[in-house]
Amino acid sequence: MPFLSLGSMMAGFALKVYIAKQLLKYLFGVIMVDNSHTHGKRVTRVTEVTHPLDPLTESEIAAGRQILVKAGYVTETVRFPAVLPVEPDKKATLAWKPGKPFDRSILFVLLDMATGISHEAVVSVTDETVTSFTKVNSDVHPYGQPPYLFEEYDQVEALVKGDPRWLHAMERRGVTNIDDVFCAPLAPGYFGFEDEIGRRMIRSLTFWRADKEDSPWAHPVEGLLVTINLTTGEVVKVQDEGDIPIPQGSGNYDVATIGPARTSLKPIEITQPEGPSFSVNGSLVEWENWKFRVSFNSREGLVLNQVTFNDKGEDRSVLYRASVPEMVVPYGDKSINRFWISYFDAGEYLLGKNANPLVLGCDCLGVIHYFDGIAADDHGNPMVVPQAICMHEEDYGILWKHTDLNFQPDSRRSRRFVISYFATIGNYDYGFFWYLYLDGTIQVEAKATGVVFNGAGIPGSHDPHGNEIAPGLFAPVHQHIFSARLDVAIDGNDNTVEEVAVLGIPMGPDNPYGNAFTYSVTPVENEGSRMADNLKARSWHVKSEHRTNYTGASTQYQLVPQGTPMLMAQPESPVAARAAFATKHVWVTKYEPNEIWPAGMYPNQHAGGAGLPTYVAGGDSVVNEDIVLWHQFGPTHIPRTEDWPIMPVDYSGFMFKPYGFFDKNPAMDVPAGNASCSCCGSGRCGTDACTCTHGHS
Ligand SMILES: [Cu+2]
Repeated sequence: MPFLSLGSMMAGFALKVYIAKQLLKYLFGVIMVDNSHTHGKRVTRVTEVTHPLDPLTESEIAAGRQILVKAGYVTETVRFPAVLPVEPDKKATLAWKPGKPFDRSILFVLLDMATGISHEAVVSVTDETVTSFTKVNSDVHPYGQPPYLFEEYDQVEALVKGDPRWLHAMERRGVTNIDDVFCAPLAPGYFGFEDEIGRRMIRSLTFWRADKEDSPWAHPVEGLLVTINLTTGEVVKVQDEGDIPIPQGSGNYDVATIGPARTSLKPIEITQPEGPSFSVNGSLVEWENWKFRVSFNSREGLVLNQVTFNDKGEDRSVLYRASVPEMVVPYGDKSINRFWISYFDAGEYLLGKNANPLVLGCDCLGVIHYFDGIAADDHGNPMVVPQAICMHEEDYGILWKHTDLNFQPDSRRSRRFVISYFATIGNYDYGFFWYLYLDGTIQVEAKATGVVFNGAGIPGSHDPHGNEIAPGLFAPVHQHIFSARLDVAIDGNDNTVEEVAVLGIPMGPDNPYGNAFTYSVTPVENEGSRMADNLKARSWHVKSEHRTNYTGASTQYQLVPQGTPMLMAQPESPVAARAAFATKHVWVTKYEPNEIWPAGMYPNQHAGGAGLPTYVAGGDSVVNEDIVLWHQFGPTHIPRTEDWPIMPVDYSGFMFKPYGFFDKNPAMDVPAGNASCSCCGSGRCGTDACTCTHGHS
């Protein structure tokens, strides 16, 4: 989504904290303090690296930066738009044994703000050397710029407000409180404009505010677009074609605006009197039969490594690495303010660097364990996002149930393990939730919330590319398309993907009564992409090439898509080239260590074609190979009045379910009554002890 900048890192952080506090005050009247845990350490910050897949630590980032300083690469004007772990060699990692040495390397992207030239430096923290130092070809077709710095957001505000053409545009609209006006810094896209290509550009849309605490998103200044060259500090274009009044309705959500909170909701308390059922040891997490390692980086945020499920004493692999490394938010409006909008929130803004510190009782309920997220600031110094990742258990209704012929009911409660984080990119907030279930299912869910991005229009008018969600506020149609990268490892790396779909059979000798139908199983033989088809229940099965279950069938996991629309932009459009990953529900690639980014390493102002289209270009065989499955999903959003002033969470995602992976339902051994009764917080399901003692029934 759009994002906007929040000012400098400190200012951005302060604004987020401010918003969080306002919300808390509104919801609870007080700021809650997370002091309720008694079950051991409740926050993990990985400080000691004991496994090749551990996240980067603060000291590693600091040491890596220091190596670059010593080597003379860090001059006064150098900044660090990205600092990322170098993924360890997969074969070596799989063969690694505790206690054996391993290399830890970091990729630093260095941007010289004076020249606009960027370099990639790979630093081995282990060997204390700069392994490579390479220029980024941002000035050569197909271009591509590193992500924005927080510092550049401030630069935008200062440049816009210092431009006489913009000041004139404000004056023409009768705006006098220039200090309070918000200048949103926005990735410009790529359109081949002569004065933009190969340069580090940014655009700015203007939002009026009554004062600094007023929500800017309610007051878009329509028809005014500023384009800036960040390297030269030049405002290259001010386009002013609007005479639409700035909407004056409030978008605030404090008590003064919304009114007092309702008092009808009684507390719901999640208690786990015997503690949680999971354990955490460094980055290693175990819950029921699941085992995995938590990681985090500036760009992708949360990463899950080496996800296994213990089946009769054996840890069987399901995923080697899993994350949501990119997303795109393309807008469907042709106006000057918005035709260029297609935000790549990971590649242009960095999801991990913008992760939220999470708050008990608000973001997560129950017995929580947090991981601090370690990112890097604009200067390449370690930056801690406290409590960035939240882990907890959730009751999830019925797991299985049957009432037999003697009317004897038997049912079990479902429970899921939640690993999540939230990132705020300007106006929108995204939650990334991974759910592990007792029955071996993995679910991925993106939660889109926050404030819808608006333009202004004449109240009551019709806009074919938007909807009026508050008087004079027109929210353009847009999409949020997320890309999940699943480095699958179903019982090992020798996997094949099969496309499975239901199939009708014409009446005739093969279908004499017309009722028969079947299903097709088609192997995906070469790297490429596929579309969902919900009318055929199309799904993709990843199967082991060496292991079978007790019926003799290959052990498999099934990707079940939601099959919502892919990129609506025309195939010939600039955004379709840049966000090619978002044109297909599924891509299958042969594993290559550096292929992690669906839209390429530098989607910012990239002319297109990078990432998945390049990864599949060789058309390598993906039969019986180490393969990666990439899945795109997400809402196509025609905003409504109910999305204002803050949008209720919109859920999207997919399931990754065992399919013949187990010999039978692996959750038959879940005991009855393993959850407390909810009526009184004591006693057990199915026993008389579960009787309410305080007047409820
Ligand atoms: Cu939306």
